[in-house]
Amino acid sequence: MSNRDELIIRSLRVRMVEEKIIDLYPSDLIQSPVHLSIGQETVAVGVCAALDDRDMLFPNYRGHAFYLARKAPLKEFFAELMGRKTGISKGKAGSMHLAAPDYGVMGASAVVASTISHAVGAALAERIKGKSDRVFVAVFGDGATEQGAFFESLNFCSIHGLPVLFLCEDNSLAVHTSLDDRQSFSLERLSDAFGIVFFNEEAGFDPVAVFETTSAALRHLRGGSGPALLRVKTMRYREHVGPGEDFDAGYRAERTVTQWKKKDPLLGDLSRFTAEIALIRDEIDQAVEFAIGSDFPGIEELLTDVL
Ligand SMILES: Cc1ncc(C[n+]2csc(CCOP(=O)(O)OP(=O)(O)O)c2C)c(N)n1
Ligand SMILES: [Mg+2]
Repeated sequence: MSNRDELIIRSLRVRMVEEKIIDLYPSDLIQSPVHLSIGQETVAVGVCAALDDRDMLFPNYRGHAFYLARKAPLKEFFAELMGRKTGISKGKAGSMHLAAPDYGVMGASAVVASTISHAVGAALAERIKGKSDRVFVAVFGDGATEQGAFFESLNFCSIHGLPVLFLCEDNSLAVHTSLDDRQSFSLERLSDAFGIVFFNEEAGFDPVAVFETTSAALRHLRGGSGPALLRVKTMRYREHVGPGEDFDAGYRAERTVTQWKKKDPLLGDLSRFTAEIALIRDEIDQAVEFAIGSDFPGIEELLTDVL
């Protein structure tokens, strides 16, 4: 299988998992709020394919795609979303706070921009402990770039030359407000002002393009030349939070999404993947069955792992 097909299949797996979440949501089996990555899967898959296993990733609440792209386990994923004790965090994290440190997924957060400084702190800790060529990826949306923590993190990383990849998933929306109505600055010029090398990928629908641009950014980072900022243009298809579509809310034109969908490889001809799709479907069904068959944590779990 070509590299392109491999990345398309991985992205499709993420989409199929989230489509299963949409199916399940009305049943209330998943009580955690869900911020779906549908439309954005190719960003996570392209970036993670370029990373090494030892690299650390700090996602945000829209983090299913990164968890899955890092190959963290699917059974424990569904169990986590259903609040079961077999979940990856024993059912205490839910969708917005996914963590799988064994897979380099260091813990997501619902607080916008908060995991950016976690990535910086981890990079600094690694520096203090001794040299390594591990890279730390801070994942955030375009809205997070308006937060003070983002500016402070850029400054700190630039001063100390830390190997942090600032990854902006730019879907041009913060809840219902578009980028043009929110920002007076360009990320590229901001990056330049902090002395940070800027990489841009407009074709966020193409996992190979994302992979290649990320690989270029990683060559810079591993070369010891300090942090980099990578902005990937992407498109959120669904509502900000929840399983539905919300074009009737009036904050964006449906045709913007329709135009993007024409370029989406996951909506193209997938007939060559029939066997792979069947395997993914089985894998998802088994994971959901596992989660539904698992117990909820007991009261004795209430205060464990929280201090
Ligand atoms: C500190 C903070 N402020 C506000 C919110 C409410 N909030 C949740 S998501 C969000 C929009 C973030 O947009 P963006 O960073 O572009 O990410 P996206 O949801 O588009 O992936 C806001 C304002 C929050 N969770 N945390
Ligand atoms: Mg956004």
